[in-house]
Amino acid sequence: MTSPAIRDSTVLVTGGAGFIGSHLVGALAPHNEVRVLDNFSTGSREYLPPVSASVSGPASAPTSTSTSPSESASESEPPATSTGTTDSTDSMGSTDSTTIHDNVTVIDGDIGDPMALQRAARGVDLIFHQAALVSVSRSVDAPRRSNETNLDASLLVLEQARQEDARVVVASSAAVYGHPDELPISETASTDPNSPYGIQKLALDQYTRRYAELYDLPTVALRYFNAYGPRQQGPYSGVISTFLDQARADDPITIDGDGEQTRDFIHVSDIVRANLQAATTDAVGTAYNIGTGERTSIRELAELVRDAVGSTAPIVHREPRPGDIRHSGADITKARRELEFEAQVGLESGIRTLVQETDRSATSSQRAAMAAQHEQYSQE
Ligand code: UD2
Repeated sequence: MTSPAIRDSTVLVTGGAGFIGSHLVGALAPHNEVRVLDNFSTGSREYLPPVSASVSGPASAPTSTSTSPSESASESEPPATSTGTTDSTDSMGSTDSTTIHDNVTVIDGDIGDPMALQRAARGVDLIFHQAALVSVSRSVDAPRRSNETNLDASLLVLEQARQEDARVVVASSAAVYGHPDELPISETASTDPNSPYGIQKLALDQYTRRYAELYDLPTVALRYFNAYGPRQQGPYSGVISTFLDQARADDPITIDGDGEQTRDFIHVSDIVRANLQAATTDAVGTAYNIGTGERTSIRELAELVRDAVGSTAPIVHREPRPGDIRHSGADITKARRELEFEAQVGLESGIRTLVQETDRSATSSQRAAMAAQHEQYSQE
């Protein structure tokens, strides 16, 4: 399946400097005017497309319009180095955004800041809402704080889309299902989230669908299963990135519980494709599972990662994680039929390329991999 081309559009990506958002920006930038609204709590300017020769200049300090509380240091990336030039006036008449690429304007701000959001969304045709506080455990520790971003501020994004009459594609999550009562999980399965994060995503997912009906806005919610790929890092980054770091360091690979629990791992490039499909489909006002339809046990995963790295790290078992979901796997029938989306990257090859692409110690190799990826996206 080839993704439909989105061209000559003005597009806002919230969380556009983060793991999934930045890959989406890379896919959109060659043919569209892209706005990135990100508070850089976990994202990085290094993830954004490189400056082309005509606009590149000396590095400048990022400017901030964020007024909301910043994330805890433990969840933050190291301070980002801006590779762009600060505009004195940009296309939005603002003085505090930064052009990083000919077609990409970064607004350093929070989705919960109505002024920043308004400025970022002015005149857009399409919004990909990727910004979120993704840590399930943090949502358990601080439900109100995570609700502020994942629901309250997300509702501002939907309202802004309504204001601009823009299509909106929202990042929902398999977390809406909680402990599933069927496998594979179809979109009609019962939704009974077992964390504040899941509750917030479910409410957002419902709002997203209802906005189509109530306000005649083309909206789509994408329920991501377990995402992985380059640029997924940090303390809440997911089991594949954790196992990869452990295997590389020849540290013990830590399985929670017996390792027989299963997940549906989907590569970020497939998630990008799903978003692009959602941006053009006529089948709006609904939610789609975005997974591969394949389940892999955590034990199997540990071995796959260890083999791909060529590591001799031991595999050890810890106490099971409280509340851990035993099995999760997407029924992909609806996405295949209505969204015309099917994942293309198998887990084994996804992990193999991830190992090749990510040399986290060297920024230059990160950049080279990114450049190759942008090249690949722009050819699609
Ligand atoms: C994922 C998403 C979460 C939500 C949820 C929906 C990530 C990071 N989290 O949670 O946002 O959408 O799915 O159901 O994608 N594990 C180990 N050892 C480790 C780390 C993890 O064994 O060092 C296990 C863990 O106990 C779990 C599995 O790996 O059984 C996956 O854990 P995860 O944190 O990557 O993702 P999950 O499924 O809890």
